[in-house]
Amino acid sequence: MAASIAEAARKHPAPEGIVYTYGTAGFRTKADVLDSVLARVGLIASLRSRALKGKWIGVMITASHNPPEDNGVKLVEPMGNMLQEEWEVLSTTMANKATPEDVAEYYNELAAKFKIDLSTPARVVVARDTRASGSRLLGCLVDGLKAAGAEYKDFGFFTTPQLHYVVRSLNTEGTKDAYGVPTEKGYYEKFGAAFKNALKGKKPQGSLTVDGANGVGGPKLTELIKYLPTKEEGGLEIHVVNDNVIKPESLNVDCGADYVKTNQRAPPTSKVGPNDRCCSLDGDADRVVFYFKDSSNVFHLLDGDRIATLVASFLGDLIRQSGLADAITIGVVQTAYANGAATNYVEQTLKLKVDCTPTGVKYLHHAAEKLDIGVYFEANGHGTVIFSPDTLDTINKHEPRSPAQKEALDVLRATVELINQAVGDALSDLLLVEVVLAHKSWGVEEWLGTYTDLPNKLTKVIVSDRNIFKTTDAERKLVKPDGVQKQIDAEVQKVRQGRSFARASGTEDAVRVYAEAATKAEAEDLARKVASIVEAAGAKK
Ligand code: G16
Repeated sequence: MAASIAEAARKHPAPEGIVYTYGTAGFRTKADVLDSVLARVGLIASLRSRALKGKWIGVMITASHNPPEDNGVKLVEPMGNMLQEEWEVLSTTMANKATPEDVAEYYNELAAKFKIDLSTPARVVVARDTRASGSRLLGCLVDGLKAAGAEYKDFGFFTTPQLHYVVRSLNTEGTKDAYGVPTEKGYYEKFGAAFKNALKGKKPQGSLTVDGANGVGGPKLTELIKYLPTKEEGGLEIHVVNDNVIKPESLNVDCGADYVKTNQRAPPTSKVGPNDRCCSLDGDADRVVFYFKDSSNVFHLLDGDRIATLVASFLGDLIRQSGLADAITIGVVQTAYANGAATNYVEQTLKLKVDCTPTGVKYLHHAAEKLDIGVYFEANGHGTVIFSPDTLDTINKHEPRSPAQKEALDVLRATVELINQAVGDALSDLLLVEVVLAHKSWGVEEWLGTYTDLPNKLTKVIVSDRNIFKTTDAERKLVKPDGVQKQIDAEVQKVRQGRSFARASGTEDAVRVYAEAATKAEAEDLARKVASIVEAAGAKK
């Protein structure tokens, strides 16, 4: 075995001078320097599966919202969660081993450390997004898997959430927690049926135009539509745009959730009419943001904060109407990027508890797991809802005391099915939003009318080493470089309702700066000032 491990590492040598890190969403960088990482991820995935007695582990090849020339890889735990933190560190160490012999030695060291029986079967599910580099990188990954003697299933092109779904379904098949049929068709059937049941006869108003970011989400949504009720059957009319996966260089370019959220504007190709509902996915379809233009052609964004508030209020209503208010509580998890007005709305109007975590779905997911019902969304549109096992039990066993309670309980149970609890899923999330709007008989204007966002600006600063920027307090304050936070605080003081923070991105080589204030001009000015503070600090040696 040691010989085959070293051989796989030798076939894909690590380029000199690059330090790899398993970051916010796995390894992510320029695709042409990832071959060695993929082969080694194959080894790590095999070890992880063996450490868990042969449970299926997922490996997704994607760089999500990043530009087409980037790629990346992330590992998925058996229940569809993100990789355990301890194993992120081990993956980083493995990726940075210099020689093939070092790789083989570390492989054996890990096996010894975790008392892994190397004759236990290793099972790995792999999939990728539509990037041009994906097929080459898959080859490298497979070399690693074969060297470690793993059994693997290749699902080809998948959205990231589809991979999470299949991993969880494979590991729960035949148990009381069975999540679904572990195939692509099983995914469509589960969410298609749940959508129909959750609508319960309510009809979505108007149509929805979905921008697929020219990534894998477009064709997969087109497939999912075949499993949804048609407009004539009381379903939703969906138009898929920006679904050109034949031209991978167009991925995320002038379209997609990150473009819309960061630029606060619709993709230039957008041709919809006033008040028409639109949404944009990202490159691997785990994020979604909604938006529309009003009759004066003014753009309005309905981002992850809006989805969280909409869904939390809907679930709150269903819980009350089902007669479960005394048994189940709901909480909302956000990051520092959440608009101050959204946080206020959740606390003051919905009267729900808000937790704030660092960026990265794994942090939000962990916080949400501590709640009965945890609604977690990053402002960028990444999120879902999770229900604790006790809560699911309570919902399943509850006996309604009136027809009205039964009605609400039926919708609640179908909504639980509609939510991809393994991970934030743009396709499941967009159907969920449509269900809520249909039940409330709301269009985008009513949704927008729930509260008024504070004007805000998100910007990126390129510095020579982003790793010198260290934060605390869920990334809301910088502790390093010295003195920088004081300068930021001084600028924040000068504007009304000002708030700003800077943090190193975990997926791009940049420091992100967020600012909000009472007016657009003040928010933009604050962002500019904080960006120049960061730029100056980043330039110092
Ligand atoms: C990934 C993470 C998200 C995070 C985003 C940006 O998203 O999964 O949790 O918000 O990166 O992170 P950062 O600001 O650290 O670059 P995706 O959709 O790119 O996988």
